[in-house]
Amino acid sequence: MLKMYIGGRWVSAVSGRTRSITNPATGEQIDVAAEGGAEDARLAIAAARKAFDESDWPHTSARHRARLLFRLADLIERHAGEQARMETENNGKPLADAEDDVLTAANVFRYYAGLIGKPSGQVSDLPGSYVGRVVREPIGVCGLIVPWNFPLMMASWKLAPCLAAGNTCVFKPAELTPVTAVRLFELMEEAGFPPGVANLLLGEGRTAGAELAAHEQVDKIAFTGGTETGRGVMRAAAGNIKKLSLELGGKSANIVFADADLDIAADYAVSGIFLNAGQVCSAGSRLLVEESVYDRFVDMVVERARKIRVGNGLHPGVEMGPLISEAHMNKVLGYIKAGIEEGAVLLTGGKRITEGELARGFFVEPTVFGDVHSGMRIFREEIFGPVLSVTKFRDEEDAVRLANDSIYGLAGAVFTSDAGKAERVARRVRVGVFWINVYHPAMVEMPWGGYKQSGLGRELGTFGLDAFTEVKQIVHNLHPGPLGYYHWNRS
Ligand code: TXE
Repeated sequence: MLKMYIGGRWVSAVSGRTRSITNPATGEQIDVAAEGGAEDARLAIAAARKAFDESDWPHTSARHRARLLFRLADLIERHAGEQARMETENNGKPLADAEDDVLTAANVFRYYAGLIGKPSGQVSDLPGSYVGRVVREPIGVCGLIVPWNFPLMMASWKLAPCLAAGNTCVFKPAELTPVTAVRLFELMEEAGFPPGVANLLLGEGRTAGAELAAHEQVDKIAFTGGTETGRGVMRAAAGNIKKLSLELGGKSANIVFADADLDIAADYAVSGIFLNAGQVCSAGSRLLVEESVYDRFVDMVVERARKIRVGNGLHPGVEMGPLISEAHMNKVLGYIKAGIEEGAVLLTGGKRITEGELARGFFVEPTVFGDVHSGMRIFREEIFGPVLSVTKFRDEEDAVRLANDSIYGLAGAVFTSDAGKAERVARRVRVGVFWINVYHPAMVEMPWGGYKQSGLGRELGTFGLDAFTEVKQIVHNLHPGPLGYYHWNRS
């Protein structure tokens, strides 16, 4: 059974409740997990609070914390094959993608292990005899809540900077995908993180997660998930003015101009949406194509979409896996229905796959809609599945206008051979992540996060570490003398 890790001990839920964990490619149970609730959340928070307030963890040297993080990165790599397999069985993604995720996770721990020892802070020469210093300190107890689309990778994005900075935490994976998180915590125990510093809470968002978001003893919430859930987390966090990092939904535009290398652009357009079966916050779900090449380019994309090998991620050669659950699959199929009803042209796909062994899993065909207009739901709402909306544009101005016609602002891309046009468009699209002639690279060195309703704050890079620190100014009077303010010591 998959247990929680609280205060350095592996425990079941106080209620004794459990949850069946399934493989979305087969519908079969792969494990059983402890189903924590609000009471378990409170125990985990208390353990993290004690470790922050009473142990020397927040005051350990950066070098010491770095050593633990480097050790953890080595352990993750040593067990990479096993963890990748677990991730595929629990999440459904192709094994090669899971292997990439695991190596990325190791790399993220290494990056923050290195970064925490680098110079930081400022010194200011102030007027008179004052010297000012700005230092960074840990925030305290952090609640880290992640979704099911990149379970291990998202864990690394949050745990690495959080622990590097000297915080303690309660980490909650999505209830559907706890398997690699449990393994990661076993490796953290082996690496030597002290009890209480990092706690693993399993269970549902609306019970365990909501308690984390609301609890007065939690100082910060770092959350990745849907925008609606993020809004709720923000409200719950208002009680004690928690620090917040939110990485939410997206409806990213991928703009293809007629002067682009269309073969290359078509490959990226396809991976932009169908990677991880479209369950990616930065998915290029709105493809905007210049009208002079629209028909030709759409044919190229459709031809590629039809060739994608869909199947169980454990089988060699599979390029797209299932959706995470039956409920999520039904939501995606609902959007496909809405697209047809609203008059978009279904060019390929559109159905659940019900042939052979795939019938047992939650597979949806790679789906492409043409002639999509900006009023349609499939243009406006995050589908989070393998569904691409293609829209025609006239010129640069029109492309930028359409790209910005969204409540979201996470990512975007442009494909063109005109460097000036690429730069102009990159600067005018209102998103936190923008790619030129490429789609999807997410690198630890670069900040990740969204404008508008795609979130708050940034993860990764130096920004990701800043988000887990408080800033303190310390002013030192080098020559203390009479204050000279009150009548008794005015001369
Ligand atoms: O996500 P939730 P769901 C989007 C995507 C998807 C939709 C719903 O459009 O269709 O969100 O997916 C925890 N307090 N994204 O329902 O609810 C939950 O347990 C505290 C985009 O699966 O956002 C899980 O650990 N926590 C996204 C995490 O939040 C709560 C990735 C995410 O779940 C909570 C996933 C609460 N009240 C979905 N309710 C992205 N940005 O990549 C839930 N949780």
